[in-house]
Amino acid sequence: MRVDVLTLFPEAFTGPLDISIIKRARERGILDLHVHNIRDWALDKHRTVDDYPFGGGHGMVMRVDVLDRALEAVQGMAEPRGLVIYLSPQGERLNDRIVRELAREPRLILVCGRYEGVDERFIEHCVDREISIGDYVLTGGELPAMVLIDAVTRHIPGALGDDASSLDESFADGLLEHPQYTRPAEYKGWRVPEVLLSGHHARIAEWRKQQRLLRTQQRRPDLLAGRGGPEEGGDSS
Ligand code: 9D3
Repeated sequence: MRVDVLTLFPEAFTGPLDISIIKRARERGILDLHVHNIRDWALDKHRTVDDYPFGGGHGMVMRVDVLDRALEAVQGMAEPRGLVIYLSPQGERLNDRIVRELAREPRLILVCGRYEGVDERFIEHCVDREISIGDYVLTGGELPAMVLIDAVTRHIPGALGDDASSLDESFADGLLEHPQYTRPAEYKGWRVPEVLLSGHHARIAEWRKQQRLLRTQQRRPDLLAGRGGPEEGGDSS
């Protein structure tokens, strides 16, 4: 997959995407990442990319003309033109389903906003999908773009090792993970659950499944809603 990022802070993308699975995916050519500075498409001598909002208000808005020029130029650099995603607090919230959909695309173009956001005409005419990573305020779209790249890359065939790819199915069944332990079996009197030391593989599997259900009930009941609990599966209703 080719991913192009349009940002005012291209240097933000050098560190985080250069480690671990993402680094390996880039080395293997599974992820072909190109980061572009939107300011390169500003025309005046101060390379202005933003301006005051029409109608008044605080903060600045990114200009539609600069963004459109940048996007046209980047789309013209390779085929296909790519799915254009604007990272925005107003977008649909990213989840496992969306990540898997995006992983099937041959090319993504990620636009990162700064200041108070971008001129709405850019979204209306140029953007295919507007995506948020959650309901909290960040300073720009760069970290969300990196989150999206990380999550999507893991789902491109061949990005994970064979053992990792089967483990990665776990989120798809909608339950939280069971707790994990490693040596030593006792530390400061803190013991690993006895069943895990027993060697009874069937009992261990049963215990883990129970732990996953219990934790999901306690911590993320929203994940269990609608998957056929007692109130849906029983004969009382
Ligand atoms: C504090 C300013 N806000 C009220 C006037 C508006 C605002 C503008 C720009 C809030 C956040 C941002 C920058 N955020 C993003 O570009 C962003 C984001 C986020 O803040 N949270 C979760 N997902 C995303 S995706 C892009």
